[in-house]
Amino acid sequence: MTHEKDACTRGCADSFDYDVVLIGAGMGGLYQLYRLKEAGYRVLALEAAEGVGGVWHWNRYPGARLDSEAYSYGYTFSNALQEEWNWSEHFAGQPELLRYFNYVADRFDLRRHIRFGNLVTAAHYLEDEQGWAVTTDKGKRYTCRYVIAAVGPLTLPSLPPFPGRDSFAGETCHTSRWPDREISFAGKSVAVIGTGATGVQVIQEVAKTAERLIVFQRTPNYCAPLNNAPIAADEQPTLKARYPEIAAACRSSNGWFMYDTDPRSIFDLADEEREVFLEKLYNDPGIGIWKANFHDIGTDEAANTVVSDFIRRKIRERVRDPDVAERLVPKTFGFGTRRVPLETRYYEVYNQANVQLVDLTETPIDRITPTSIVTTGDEFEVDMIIYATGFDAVTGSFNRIDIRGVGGVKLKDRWESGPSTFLGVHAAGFPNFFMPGGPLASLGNFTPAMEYSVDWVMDLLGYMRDHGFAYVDVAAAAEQAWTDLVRDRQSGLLIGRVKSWITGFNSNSEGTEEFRVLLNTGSAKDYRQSCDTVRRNGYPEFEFSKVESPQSALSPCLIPRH
Ligand code: NA7
Repeated sequence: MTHEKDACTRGCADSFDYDVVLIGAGMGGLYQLYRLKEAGYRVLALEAAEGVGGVWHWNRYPGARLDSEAYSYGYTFSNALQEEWNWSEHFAGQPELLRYFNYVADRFDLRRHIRFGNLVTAAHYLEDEQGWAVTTDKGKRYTCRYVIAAVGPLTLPSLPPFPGRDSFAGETCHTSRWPDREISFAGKSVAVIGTGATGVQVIQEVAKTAERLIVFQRTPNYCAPLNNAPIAADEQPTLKARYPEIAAACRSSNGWFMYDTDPRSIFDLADEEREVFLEKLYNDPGIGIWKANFHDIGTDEAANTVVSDFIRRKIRERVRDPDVAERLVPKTFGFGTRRVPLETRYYEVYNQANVQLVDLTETPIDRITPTSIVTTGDEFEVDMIIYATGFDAVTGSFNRIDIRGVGGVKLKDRWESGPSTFLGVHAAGFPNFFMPGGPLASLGNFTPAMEYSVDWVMDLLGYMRDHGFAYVDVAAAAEQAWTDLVRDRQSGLLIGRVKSWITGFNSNSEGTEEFRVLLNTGSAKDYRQSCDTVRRNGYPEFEFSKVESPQSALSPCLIPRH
């Protein structure tokens, strides 16, 4: 292991400990580390967890699984990796994903550049040196020319502040901080709070063995079948032959998935044709029901209602008790205006005698006692509480770090009324600080989106290296223009009018009473075009300079160190 100040021994006189401190060794961070290492930067990756994999390290709750096809989610940067790795299911489960990211870390010898168990607590810009000082909760402090924050959008768990929450004497787990050990539900009364994409997955699993499962639902979602299946060994060659085509499809789709929106209006089809189309999407594997549906369901209420009614009908057909079915049917927002959870016999769970649904809109949680959850209508004795209550999404993982730019300005303060960035990666006044896949970037199917964003950062660093620059900051006007564009885009969509983590809600944290724009809802293709134009034009939105002080006069040591 070569963690300790990986100082250059090959004649580089730069006084920084590292060229780059990278925050995070999740899906984006690992690829970023690979690219930096290949390009010869002295890089240290700081990771809060004790292992790689980001959400797949943390979200190890039973049932955690991909909703995008594994082969559209895996890295595309290495043909050898793609050739070596065989996905066992179309929608891989968390254990397989964690094995995959560990395999990548070992395959490309990345682990020795990562310091695990170090939560970054602060990153301060050093104006005189034109670099950064990064501190961790272990009291370590590192200086560097560049900071790259690959901290992930769904990192910081959100726990509801129910009165008495911490007095509960049984086991309590948040799905994204699930312990790394077997937890049995057999013979237990288990409560699950939350019915988002995570809650749906964990509920399906707990229902199989718990003596009693009580689901506490505040908002029902429009869930659709995942239709997962194993991938047989003899399917692998045909599938792998399609990898380039799948990667290309992701890069030009509207959410980095291998599906694209149907350009027709839903009203272009006769009623029966439309029914056949929706039925097929419902029975096909994956997220096509959301991502390959008609384009106008995202903008036109009447078009949206047709699909919403289709899914509502499916829920009513699948749940035997009409009262329970009605509680599971969303009525206050349209299909696809919140994340569509994909499920495997989720609705059938509510036909089981051991499962009870509590509608929190009728009887909200009042308090937690050492043995129970008390709503305004009843008291439920439970042995275990599972919080599937989501995240302080997108900005939470940045805001928990004390990030200060020029003049000591705090990024958190700058983002008080919502994040503002250029292309999701740069913030004015925070020179040499990059956020691949950050707020207002184009996300969706995460790994392909991150690969593109990391490549963007590497191209910019390459441009700087080629021109002898060691300082970059984005113009405030460019940041404002991008932020306005992304905000305008969202305001034209139905999704922008509905409360969910995408619009800055669900976080159970202070200051989330307003709609926010956190992500860029434009297509992957549009996003790539925006970035490509900036790059092709020679980065006119940025200010570059060569370093001024002798102390920092040398550009990063570019000799690969292995
Ligand atoms: P989500 O989608 O944010 O879901 C969180 C769930 O927890 C949702 O049902 C919330 O109800 C519920 N919640 C949150 N706070 C409370 C309180 N205080 N009381 C009752 N219920 C509460 O998070 P997930 O982890 O499911 O998914 C996040 C993303 O991860 C997902 O989109 C995937 O891309 C992966 P609400 O809807 O706010 O009424």
